[in-house]
Amino acid sequence: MSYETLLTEKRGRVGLITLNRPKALNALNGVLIRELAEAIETFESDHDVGALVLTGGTRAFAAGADIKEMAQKRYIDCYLEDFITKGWERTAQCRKPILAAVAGYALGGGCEIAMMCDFIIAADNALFGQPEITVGTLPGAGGTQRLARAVGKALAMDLCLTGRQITAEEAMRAGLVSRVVPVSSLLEESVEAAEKIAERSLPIAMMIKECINRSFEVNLSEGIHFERRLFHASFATLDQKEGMDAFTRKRSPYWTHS
Ligand code: DAK
Repeated sequence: MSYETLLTEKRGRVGLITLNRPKALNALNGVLIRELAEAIETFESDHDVGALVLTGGTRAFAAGADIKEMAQKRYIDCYLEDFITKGWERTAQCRKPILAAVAGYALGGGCEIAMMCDFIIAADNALFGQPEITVGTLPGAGGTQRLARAVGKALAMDLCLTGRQITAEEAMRAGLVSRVVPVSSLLEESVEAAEKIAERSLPIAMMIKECINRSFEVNLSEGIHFERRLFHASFATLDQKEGMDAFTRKRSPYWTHS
């Protein structure tokens, strides 16, 4: 597939999606969001892909939704067209593990798309923020919700109300990102992490992802119940039989993703 605003490639069992509007710091316009949804769809239906990596450039992961595209919209246009809604949640709906490899700016919608991924690996030059208040609006793709869940009320309020940016190190301390790596090795380390996931059992990885995501939607006892059901279900997979047999016989497992 060739895209106007993205580059895609497969590296082993990893599907790599690179946001590619460098002149606009990967500002997320309608075409990009539509193409991103298509690329995720393609990798999701590819049986040879076990995990996805979403990345940008070294200067910007994405500096937000395209301000120039939305500047002149009126309320009635936004409401009637359900403006920038379609496609925006596709990253969060990806059933396969997807991780964000973030270098440079991850602002506004850029930070929101990164937070829709399962985890974020940040380059040491990454900057995160929700600066919508500085352009007269507020986060619209989960910034007030996912950020508050990730870093807590105090920092979420601070970032959304002041519009300030935080560094990768601050993001790491706050729990927004799982690792910080040198910008020069961001892609390599992120693909390596994704490959580690992708080489194991896909249905089991999907179940783990589903369980953790469920914890954000339900109370603890419901979440534990859901986890228990999927834990039991894992015993219906061939991969569970293979994994435990391989352990017992002191050999490497051969996962069939079934
Ligand atoms: N939109 C459009 N163009 C952008 C852009 C953006 N968000 N960010 C940067 N650019 C463009 C600049 O206009 C410039 O283009 P030219 O002027 O060269 O044509 C080029 O990228 C380089 O940017 P700068 O010249 O500004 O570069 P600097 O290094 O000086 O500054 C910066 C970098 C990232 C600090 C600055 O560009 C900046 O402040 N950018 C805007 C950041 C921002 O405010 N982001 C939040 C946007 S609002 C929703 C979904 C999502 C959203 C809402 C609803 N729904 C599903 C309902 C999201 C909203 C937002 O993200």
